[in-house]
Amino acid sequence: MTITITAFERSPDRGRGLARDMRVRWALEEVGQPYDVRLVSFKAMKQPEHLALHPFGQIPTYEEGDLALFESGAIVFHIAERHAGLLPGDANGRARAITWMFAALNTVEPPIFDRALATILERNEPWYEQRLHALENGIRKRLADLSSHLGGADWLDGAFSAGDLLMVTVLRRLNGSGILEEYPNLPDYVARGEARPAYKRAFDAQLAVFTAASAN
Ligand SMILES: N[C@@H](CCC(=O)N[C@@H](CS)C(=O)NCC(=O)O)C(=O)O
Repeated sequence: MTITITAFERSPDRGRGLARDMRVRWALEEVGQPYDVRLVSFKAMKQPEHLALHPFGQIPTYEEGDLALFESGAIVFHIAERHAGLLPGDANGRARAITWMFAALNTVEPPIFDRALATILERNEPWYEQRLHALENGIRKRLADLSSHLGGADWLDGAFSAGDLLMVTVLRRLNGSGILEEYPNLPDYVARGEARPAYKRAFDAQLAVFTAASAN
């Protein structure tokens, strides 16, 4: 059955692989599933046709036969459940990998995303520097604990899993901030994720969309 996902017609991140369809593309590449992409504009995302797929008018979405999903974490989880390669075979290892998926999205992503939003929307506010400082300290708390847990290991819990896939995409949003580099095992961890052939294919596919849109 054909899998179709949605992605930005013109990504605000200018092809840096930060839009959340990247996670879904990467998961599909890891498990070797081909997929189609339907590009949507900001305007189209808020129209009834897209809202029927995504109640909050966002990307990514996922369609496969009569199944329609939204939320990148749920989509990656679905892919990981249906295909081998992203979750361990043993029940406890699987439960721990799923725990890391939630940790990436519920515990680590929120402060990182809040910082990213603040740098865009609040830059001109008189209290911006103070807020940025507070947000970055919140991020540091999470990264310090994540870094301690990871230690010298390659991945968060044994073999690479959907938990690592999500965590790497979350941490990449700190690129250029200098914060990640304060915990040397974390940039190495992100680099390991980015070095995976499946990651590269997903990144190149997403970048190609931005490059084509810029040429028009
Ligand atoms: N929690 C959602 C967040 C989805 C989300 O924020 N998507 C962004 C792109 S990365 C979007 O569509 N932004 C446009 C908008 O919200 O209007 C997920 O993980 O899928």
